[in-house]
Amino acid sequence: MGTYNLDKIENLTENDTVIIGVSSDYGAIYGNGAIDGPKTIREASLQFSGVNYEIFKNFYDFNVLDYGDIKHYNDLKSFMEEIEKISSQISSINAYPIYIGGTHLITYPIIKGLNCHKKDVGLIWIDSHLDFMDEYPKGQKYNMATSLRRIIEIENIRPDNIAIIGVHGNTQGAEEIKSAKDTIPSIYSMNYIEKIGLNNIISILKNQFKNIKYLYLSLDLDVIDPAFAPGVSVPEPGGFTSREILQIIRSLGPISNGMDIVEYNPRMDSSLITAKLACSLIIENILYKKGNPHDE
Ligand SMILES: [Mn+2]
Repeated sequence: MGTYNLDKIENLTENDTVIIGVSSDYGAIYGNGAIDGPKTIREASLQFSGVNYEIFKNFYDFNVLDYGDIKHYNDLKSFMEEIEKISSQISSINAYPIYIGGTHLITYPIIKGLNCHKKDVGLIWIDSHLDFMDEYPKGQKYNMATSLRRIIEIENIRPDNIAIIGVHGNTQGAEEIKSAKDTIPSIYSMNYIEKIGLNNIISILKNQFKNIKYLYLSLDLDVIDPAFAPGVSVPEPGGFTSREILQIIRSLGPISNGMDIVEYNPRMDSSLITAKLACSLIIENILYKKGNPHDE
C-alpha cells in the first residue's frame, strides 16, 4: 500500500489501521492463485496517489500501517492458529484491521480470534455464496465452501448477529441453501436488494447493527459481477457493480471495526481490474471511516 511498515503488532495503537496479508491457497477448491492476492494488490496500489477526488482527503494523513504477510505454515492447523493469534492481538488493541486474502477460509480464524476479546460480534458477510457446507467435498471441514458454517459454530457467535448480502447465482446446493436459511434470519439476496433498493438495505443493516460492540465486514470479491471483478475463483454473473460495492463499503465502513477482502485470484484477473478495485475499496474504506484528519 505504500504505507509505513509495522514490525510488531504490539506497536499498534487504537487509532491505527493495519493492513495484513494472508497469503495462502489453503481452502481453495476450484484452483490455486489466492496465495498471490496480497502481493498483487500491493503492486497494483502503487499507481494510487492516496487522494480521493470526491472527499478530497489523503490516505497518507491517516495512521495506516502495513504488517506484511502473516507467517505461513506448512500445515493448515498451525496457519489458522497464527491468524487467530494475530486477530486476537489486534482486536485487544482496538486497531482497525484490513485483512487481504487468501481464500474465504481465513475469515473463520479471524472471527475466532476476535471472540477471545469481543463477546458481542456482528458480521456482515458480503458474498455471492453462503459458504455454508458442513463438509465439502465429503470429509473436508475447512475451506472456502464451509467457512461461514464453521463461524456459526464458534462460541458466542449468534446467527441473528450475522447478515449475508448479495447472495445469488447457480453454483450452490439445495441442502446448503436450506440449512443457511434455517439458521440465519438476515439473508438479503441480490434480487431482494434490487427490489428494495441498495440505499434501503444499507439503512436496514445500519439499524440492525447499531448496538453491536464489534462489527466485522467480510467481503468476498466474487459478489461483484465478473464484468467488474473477473479475478476470483468462482465468478458468479449478476453481481454488484464497482459503484455499488464502493457505496456499500463507504456506508458500512464507518460503523465497522475491521474487515477482510478475500478470494482475489490474480491468475483469473485481467489487466489488474480486480486488484485495482480492491485497492479502491481499501482506500475509500479508510478515508470515509476516518473522516477529516484535521478534525481529530
Ligand atoms: Mn465466500
